[in-house]
Amino acid sequence: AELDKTAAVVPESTALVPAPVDIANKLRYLFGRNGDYTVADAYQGTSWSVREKLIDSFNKTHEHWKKEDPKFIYYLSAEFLMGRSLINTVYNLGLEGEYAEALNQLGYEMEKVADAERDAALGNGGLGRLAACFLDSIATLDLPGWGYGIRYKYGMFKQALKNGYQVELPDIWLTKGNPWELRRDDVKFEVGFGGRVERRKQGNKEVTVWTPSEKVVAQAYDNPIPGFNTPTTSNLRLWDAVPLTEFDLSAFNAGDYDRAMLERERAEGISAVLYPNDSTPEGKELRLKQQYFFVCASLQDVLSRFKAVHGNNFDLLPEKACFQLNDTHPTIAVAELMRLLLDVEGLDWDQVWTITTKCLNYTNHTVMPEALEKWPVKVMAKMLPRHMEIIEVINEGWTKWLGGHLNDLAPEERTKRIAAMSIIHENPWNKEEMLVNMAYLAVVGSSAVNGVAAIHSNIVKDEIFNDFYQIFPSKFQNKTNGVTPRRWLAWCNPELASLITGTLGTSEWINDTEKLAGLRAYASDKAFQAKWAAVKKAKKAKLAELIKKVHGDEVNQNALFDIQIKRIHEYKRQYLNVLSIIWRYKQLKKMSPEERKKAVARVCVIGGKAASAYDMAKRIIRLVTAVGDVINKDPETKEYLRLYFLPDYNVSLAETIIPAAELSQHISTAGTEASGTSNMKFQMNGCLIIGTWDGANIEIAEETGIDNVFVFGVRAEEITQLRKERKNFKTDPRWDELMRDIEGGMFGDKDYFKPLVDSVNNMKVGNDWFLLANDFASYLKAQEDVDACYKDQSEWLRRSIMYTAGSGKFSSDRTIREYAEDIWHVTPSRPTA
Ligand code: NBX
Repeated sequence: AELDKTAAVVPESTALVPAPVDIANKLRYLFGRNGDYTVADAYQGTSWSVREKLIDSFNKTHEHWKKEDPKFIYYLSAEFLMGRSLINTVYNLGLEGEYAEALNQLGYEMEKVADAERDAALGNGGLGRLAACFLDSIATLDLPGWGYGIRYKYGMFKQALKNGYQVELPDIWLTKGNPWELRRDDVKFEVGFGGRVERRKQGNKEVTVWTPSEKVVAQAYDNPIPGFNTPTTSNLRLWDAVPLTEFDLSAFNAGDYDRAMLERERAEGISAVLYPNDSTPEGKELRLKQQYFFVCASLQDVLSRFKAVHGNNFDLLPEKACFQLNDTHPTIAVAELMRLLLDVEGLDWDQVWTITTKCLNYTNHTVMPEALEKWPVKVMAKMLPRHMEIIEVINEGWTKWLGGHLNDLAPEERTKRIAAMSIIHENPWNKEEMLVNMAYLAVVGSSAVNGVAAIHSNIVKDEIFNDFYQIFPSKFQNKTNGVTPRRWLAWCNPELASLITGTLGTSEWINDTEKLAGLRAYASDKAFQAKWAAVKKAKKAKLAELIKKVHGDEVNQNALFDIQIKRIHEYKRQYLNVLSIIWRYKQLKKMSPEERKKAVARVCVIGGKAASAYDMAKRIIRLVTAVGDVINKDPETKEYLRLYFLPDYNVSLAETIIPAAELSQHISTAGTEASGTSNMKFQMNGCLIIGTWDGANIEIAEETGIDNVFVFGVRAEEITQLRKERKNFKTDPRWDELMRDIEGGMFGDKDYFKPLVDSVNNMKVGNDWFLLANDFASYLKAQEDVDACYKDQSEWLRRSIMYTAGSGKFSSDRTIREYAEDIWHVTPSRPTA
C-alpha cells in the first residue's frame, strides 16, 4: 500500500514547544540528563535548542536561493575567527526574550550560560576576524554568499603565562561537540596531491590527465550564519580532511594495523591545525596542502552546483559566481579553476582564462614584504604538478604580453621590468631557487585588487604593486574595513546600546550605523554625559572583576582604563607603550604624595598572542609582565598605576575589554598597519584613541573630528628617509635613561631583555626598523595630552560620545555594500519570513 506521505511531513521543528521544555528535552535526549543541571549543561541544552531555529531559517533561505538562482559571492579564507555563537545567534534571530525567559525559569542567567561556550578560534587575528564580520554583514544584507574555509581540529593555540613567559597550549575546541555545525554526509570531494601529468589522445584532441599519488576526501560541515533583522541565514562551509577509505582493509586483515592507520593520520593531518602565524608565511608543505585542500573542494562544490542548473554553459559562470581571495592564502584558486575547466570540463585555454579572471578578486592585508607568500617552484611542482604547469603557461603568456605592452621602454629597462613582474622569479637570497610569487599570481588572475584602508590602498598602488598599477590602474580599489555593529556594540555592550536606542528613539542604528551621528547633538549635554559615564563605569567594573579573577588584584575603578590588545608584533610597538608606562612610573616615584594625588591614575592592560616562533614578540610579553610585577606591587604608586598582561586574548575577551576601555592604543609605525579593526570596535564603544597616522586610524580621526583624537608620530611619507638616517638620530635623554634601566636590571631578567634593548639601539646592525626612538618624544607628549583631557571629565565624555557618533562609516555593512556594488556585482535576495 502507498505510504501516507503527509504523515511523514515533519512539523515546524520546535516552534510549538516552549523553550524551557525544549531545553530540558535536549538535555534529556541528547545528553541523558534529568534535572540537576550545571551551567555547562544549560549551555548545551540551550544551544541545541537554538540550533533548530537556525536550521529552519537556513533551510528557508537556501530553498529561496535555489529557486531564484542569484549570483553568489564566495569568500575564500584560510581563517574565520568566529568566536562564540550562542548570544549572536539568539540576538540575530530575535529570540533573546524567549530564551532569556526560558533560562530564568530554569534558574540561569543568559550571560553566565553564554560564558560556558568555547570560542571558535579558527583564525589568527585581524584577517580572520574580518572574514567573520563580513559573513555577518553578507547575511544581514541578504546577499547570496557563503564563506569557504577549513574546519581545523585545533584552532589558535591557547596562551598561558608561566612565570611571566608565554606558553602555548592546544586549543581542543571540539571535544564537547559543536551545536553550530551540520555535517553534510552527502557533500564530499576528492582532493589529490603529487603524482604525474600526462597527455593522452582522445579522438583528435589532446587531453591532459593528472594522476595524483595521494588522495584525501574533503568532508563538508555547514555553519549557518544568521543575519540580523532578516529571515536570511547564510552559510560558512568548512572542510574536514578524511581518508579516502576508512581503513585499508587488506592491510588491516593482514594484521598490519600501523599501515592501516597511516592513511587516516596523513589525511586528518591536513585539517588538524591552524598555523599560528599572522605575519610571516610558514613555508611548510603542509600549509600549501591546506591551502590547496580547501580551495579544490570549494571550487568543485561551486562548479557541481552550477552544472546541476546550467549544464556546461560555463561562459555563464562569471554571472553566477565570484570568489574573493582573503589575502594570498587561497591564490592557488587561479590555477585550480583553470585546471577544472581545462582538464575536467575540456574547455580551451583562452575561454578558461577569461572566465577565471572574471570570477576572482584579491584583497591584500599587509605591506610587510616578508609576509608576501612565495612558494618554491620545486615544492609546488612536486605537490601540484599540473598547477605548476598551468602557472608556468600563465606566466609565459603574461610576460610575453608585457613585452609587447612595454615596447616603448629601452630594451634593458624592459627586460628588468618584465623580470620584476614575473610571477615566477629567482629567490633573491638563493639564486639557485625559483619561487612562485602568489601575490603576483593573484593580481594577474583577478578582476579587482583592493587594500583595506585608504592609506593602505595607496601603498598597494604606489609601492607594493606599483608596476601592476601602472599597467592596470582600474583594477586597483580601496575597501576600508568595517566591523559588525551587532557583535561589537549591540550585543557586547547592551547597556550602551539601550542608552543609544532610548536617546535616538529607535534601534535602527543597528542596521544603519550612520544614524549614530544623531548622538552628536547630545555630546555636550550634561545629563546625557552622566548616563554615558554610568554605562562606562559599569563596564569598567566588569573588567576589574576579570583582572581580579586573573591576577588577584583589586584595581582603582576611577582610574583611566588604558588598553592595547592585538597580536604582539614589533611593528605594532607594544614595546613603545611599555616604555611610556615605565616613564610614567618613574615620574610618579619622584612625586610627593600630594603631587601624586593630582596625577591621573591609570590601569594599563596589554593583551595579545605572540606567534610561537617569534622570539622578539615573546620577549616583549615578558617585558610587560616583568614591568607589571614591579609596578603593581609598589605601595607608593600602585593606587596610580597598574600594568596587567591579560593572557589568552581572543574574541570573547575582546567583548569584555572593549566596552570597558576609555583609551585604546593603535601606535604602529606609520605605513605598517594595513587598517586595524579593533580601532573601529573601540571607537563604536566610545573609547578614545591614541594613535599614529596609520591604517584606518586616519579615517577614524576624520569621522570623529581630528581634534578629538590623540595623534602623534611621523608620517608614512617620512619613513624611508628616517630609516636611512636613524643611525644619526639623536635619541631623547629620557629614552636613554629607560634603556639603561632595562639593561641595568630594573625589571630583572636583564640578559633576556638585552636583545630587546639592542633591537632599538644597536644601529650598527640597522636596528630600530620601526622607529620607536623617533616617535618616543611625541608619544610621551600625546600621553600628557591624554592626562590633561581626562582631568576634564566633561570634555572627555564629550569626545567619547563623538567617537560613537562618528563610527557610522566603520560598520562592515558599509564595507560589504561597497564590495557588492564595485567588485562582486551581487544584489540582495531575501526569502519571505
Ligand atoms: O588584516 C591584518 C592586518 O594586519 C590589519 O591591519 C587589518 O586590519 C586586518 C584585516 O584587514 N592582517 C592579518 O591579520 N594577517 C594575518 O592574519 C595573516 C595570517 C596568516 C598569514 C599571514 C597573515 N600567513
